[in-house]
Formats: sequence, structure tokens, C-alpha cells
Amino acid sequence: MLRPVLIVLALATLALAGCSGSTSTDHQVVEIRDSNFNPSTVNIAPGQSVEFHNAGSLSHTVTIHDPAAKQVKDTVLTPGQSTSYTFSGAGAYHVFCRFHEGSGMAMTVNAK
Ligand SMILES: [Cu+2]
Repeated sequence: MLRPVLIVLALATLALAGCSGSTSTDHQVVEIRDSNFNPSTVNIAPGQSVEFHNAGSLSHTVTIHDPAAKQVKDTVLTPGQSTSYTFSGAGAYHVFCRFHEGSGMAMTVNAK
């Protein structure tokens, strides 16, 4: 009698694990708050993308400089919006919000 229930539970657990963005190998999610990035450091492999989601109540920018200090992205996100960027080259990328850079709203993406 219990066996079908256990099988359903096992399948549901597998489905949940498969949907989790944080465990995916090719996609990471960074949550933007008022006013910081969470997490503040992300480690990926070159070619992987990072999604930035504005979960705060203010507008923020996702501004990215590559290791040679060349700007590669500058996107304004209103509350609830998301954007993603694929880090094709290896290096430590400086990601910050132009509006709140002065209060330390920045993070690092390490692609290696
Ligand atoms: Cu900001």
C-alpha cells in the first residue's frame, strides 16, 4: 500500500532538485537587494551565464567591467526585472550598481 506513495515522493524530490537554479552548472542567480548583491562573490567557468534579479524596491543597475576595466554591460533594472550576462572570458569581473556604487554596492564574478 505504501510503495506507490514512496515512488511519487521520490520522483517529486528529483523534480525539485532538477529545477533548482543554484545547483545548475551553466546558470547562476544573483539577487539584487536595496542595496547589495547576494551573494557578493560568484564562481563560474568561462562561458557560463549569471542572472541578476532585482528583488529590491529601488531601481539598480547591473554594470560590468571585464578584467581589463572595459565596460561590457550596463543595464538598469526596475524592481522585479532581471537580466543575464554570459561571461565568455576567464577573469575576475567587477559588477556594480552605478546608482549605489558610493555605498559599496558591488560584487565579483570569478570566471575560471
Ligand atoms: Cu543600486
